[in-house]
Amino acid sequence: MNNSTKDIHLYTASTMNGWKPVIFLEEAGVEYDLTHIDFSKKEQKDPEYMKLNPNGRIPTIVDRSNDDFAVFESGAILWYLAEKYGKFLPEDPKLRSETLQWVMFQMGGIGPMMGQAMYFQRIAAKQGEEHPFPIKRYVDESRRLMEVLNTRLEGRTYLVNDEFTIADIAIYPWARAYYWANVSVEGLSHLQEWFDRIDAREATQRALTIPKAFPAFFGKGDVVAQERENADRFKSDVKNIK
Ligand SMILES: N[C@@H](CCC(=O)N[C@@H](CS)C(=O)NCC(=O)O)C(=O)O
Repeated sequence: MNNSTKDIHLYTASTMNGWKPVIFLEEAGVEYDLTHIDFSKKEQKDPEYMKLNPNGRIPTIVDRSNDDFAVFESGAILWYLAEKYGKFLPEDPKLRSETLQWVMFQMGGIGPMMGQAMYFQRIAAKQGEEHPFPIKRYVDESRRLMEVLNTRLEGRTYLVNDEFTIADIAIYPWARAYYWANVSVEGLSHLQEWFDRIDAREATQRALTIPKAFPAFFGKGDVVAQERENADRFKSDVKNIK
């Protein structure tokens, strides 16, 4: 399934995790080949694809210049790309560790919590599965994580060393989609200023349209239609438990 000609072949879709490597590659000005994985066709579970990503999810990269080395898990992909291209990762060991800490904070905290807040409200509830208790748990925990970010960003332009790093790349698509998770960022002025700063980065904003834009995640465009489209991608989840 790898017919690429550039070093990096990216398999992804328009989701918060899916956009992370796109943001890196667009910000770094690296050319890459792209395959859009279609969830409605369950392409992420295709046995050929799962040879690259045993988790059957997106994103995945294959580095043709490194014996077709495959990398899955979006945090590990960002780390791989940062090391390969020498970008968005400080040289200093302490700053590298700080960057990794914030990437892990996203991978272990923001992603799972906001992901479930989104899933229960935007997918399960739309398929007739209404569960207020887990929704409250995930929304409250996500708000707490937004407060942690806000505290970190006080007096800083970016999360680590006032430079744009893979920590910002990992966290931005998730935190910026607070609307989709119904998580309030009210009163979190440092976080909002950081949003403004990254909202103004042309390459990052271009990345959020690749493979396609999904403005509803950010409270824009036809939210109702996109919510339906998003829920339909996971129609079989609900059928499976009935
Ligand atoms: N920890 C993984 C999570 C990957 C993940 O959950 N990807 C979602 C999209 S954001 C996916 O592929 N969903 C399709 C599915 O659940 O089958 C990573 O960060 O790469």
